[in-house]
Amino acid sequence: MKLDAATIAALAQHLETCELEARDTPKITDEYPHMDWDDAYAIQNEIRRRKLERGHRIIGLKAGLTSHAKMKQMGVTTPVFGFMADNFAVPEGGECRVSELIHPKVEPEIAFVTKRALKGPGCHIGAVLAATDFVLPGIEVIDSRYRDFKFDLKSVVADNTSASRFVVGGRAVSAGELDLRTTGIVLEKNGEPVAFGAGAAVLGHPAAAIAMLANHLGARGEEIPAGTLILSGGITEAVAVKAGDSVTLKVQGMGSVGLRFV
Ligand code: 0L1
Ligand code: MG
Repeated sequence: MKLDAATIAALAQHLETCELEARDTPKITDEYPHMDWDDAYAIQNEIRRRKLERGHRIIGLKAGLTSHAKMKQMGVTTPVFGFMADNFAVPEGGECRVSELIHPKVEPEIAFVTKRALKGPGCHIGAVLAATDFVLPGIEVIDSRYRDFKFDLKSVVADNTSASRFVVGGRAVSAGELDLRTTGIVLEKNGEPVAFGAGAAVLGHPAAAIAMLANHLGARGEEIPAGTLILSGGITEAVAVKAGDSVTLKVQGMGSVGLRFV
């Protein structure tokens, strides 16, 4: 690690304050260009610790930048991992208040819920499918705290991978019931289709993103516990939203889920 504990704590406080006050900031690597991956995840962990200390619960995990469309959109080449706190959850069909956010975008995703713990190294798609209780449609609302979504990977990891809000719903199905590679999705904004794709856009199979997360945590001596909700990453590019927009995700064989921006 290149940063000391005081700097990590100060950067976590800065980024979380930006999140809570809906304020943007230049990317933190402008000031700390030598920070490394361990520093980036340490800052994210400190944000998580701050939320737990205030009484929040961590209710899910996420993989991000798992599709070529997303990687190309953001000019990066590697997936990243983050967490979701209880106040990120929007009820199915519910409202998401834009005044609490900076510049929200939505991503169509497939969410997994585990029934057994998953631990790397060596976790693979087969192990993920065997440990999955069910999958269901999910929309992630990302809201990078960085000005104009301009960041590098270490900055975005520190910023909890732009995690902000999410909704899951529709029909929960057993992971073995569908071929998730060929499962088609349509994202609609205000009734108009705005993005299309299939599960294979996420690393060839959305379960590969969950395996990568398990291997990432395994390298740190951690695991994905049973009963964890995990967003596997945007299947298409993220779509910008504003107050008044209504967004619906339709997933083949899994029904639909939606939310409204107010
Ligand atoms: O969930 C995601 O794919 C987003 C990861 C962070 C990058 C971004 O803000 O687009
Ligand atoms: Mg996402």
